[in-house]
Amino acid sequence: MKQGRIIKLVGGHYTVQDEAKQTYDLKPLGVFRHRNISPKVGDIVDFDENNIVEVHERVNELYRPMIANVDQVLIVTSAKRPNFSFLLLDKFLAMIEAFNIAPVIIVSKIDLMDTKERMDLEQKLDYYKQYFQVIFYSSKTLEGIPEILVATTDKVNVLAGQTGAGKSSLLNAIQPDLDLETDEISNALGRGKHTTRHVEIFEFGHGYIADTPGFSKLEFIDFQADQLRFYYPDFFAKSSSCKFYECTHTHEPGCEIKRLVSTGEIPEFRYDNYVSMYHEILQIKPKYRRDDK
Ligand SMILES: Nc1nc2c(ncn2[C@@H]2O[C@H](COP(=O)(O)OP(=O)(O)OP(=O)(O)O)[C@@H](O)[C@H]2O)c(=O)[nH]1
Ligand SMILES: [Mg+2]
Ligand SMILES: [Zn+2]
Repeated sequence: MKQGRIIKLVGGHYTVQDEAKQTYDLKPLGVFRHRNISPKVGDIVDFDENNIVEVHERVNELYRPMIANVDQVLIVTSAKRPNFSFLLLDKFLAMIEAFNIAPVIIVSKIDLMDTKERMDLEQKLDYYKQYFQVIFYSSKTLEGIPEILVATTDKVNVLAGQTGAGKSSLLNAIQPDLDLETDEISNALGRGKHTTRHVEIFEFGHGYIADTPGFSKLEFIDFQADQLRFYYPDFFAKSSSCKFYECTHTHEPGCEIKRLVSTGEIPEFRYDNYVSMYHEILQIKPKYRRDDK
């Protein structure tokens, strides 16, 4: 029996790669259907000549795209076109924390900002640097590429972010020998994802990287509003001083987080985004959650 990682899934056909980088086209054993398991891209599997026979336990799994055992999500958020949004960034950060995956913030298209705009943005992002890695990047000037290469080495990485943020361009900039056009990648993995069912992680240094189509905000949130406090690592680190053990930092008296907002130690905009996300999650009807599982 051999062992490898699933790197590609197209219409029920799996491509598995072993340690020696050899690839195999395989089908899963029928038994998986009875056990209600479907092998996913990223899975470590045992296989014989024709079939995937066992799926190893997963560390985590994303639903859109369907990828298992992700080490890191690169949140690509553009400085301009579309304009930088802290609300979107904070949402992505919380969602990724909820999946128990490490996020890296990539501010793309930094070439489009003038010095003043960039200084303002960098100042605001200084707070985030205490908790997350932040990389300024441009596919035009190639600023940030060395840092991205170091950050992604030996890991399974997934690119996430708004449509047009520059995810596919980033993939091309760091791995030109993939020799794929931006549009080709978008078309293969993007628009028709529900019909084509194509998921792939590309070999990249000693690790892997996956592109994703830009997805719409809170679509795959799968937790309750009162859990949001666990997914803001900065709030969580300071919440032991809140008067109430289960403080949601919204309406409770004696809230340490609100106190830190009033003293300026926590940026007000980040707190406002928390509250707005909290109320947004309360609105989501449970039956719409994780409908594709
Ligand atoms: N000025 C500038 N433009 C960029 C940069 N990176 C990407 N772009 C442009 O931004 C547009 C969108 O880039 P894509 O890489 O296709 O964006 P995407 O995030 O993959 O978008 P979706 O696949 O729709 O989610 C393209 O026209 C790129 O040429 C950059 O660093 N600087
Ligand atoms: Mg794309
Ligand atoms: Zn609190």
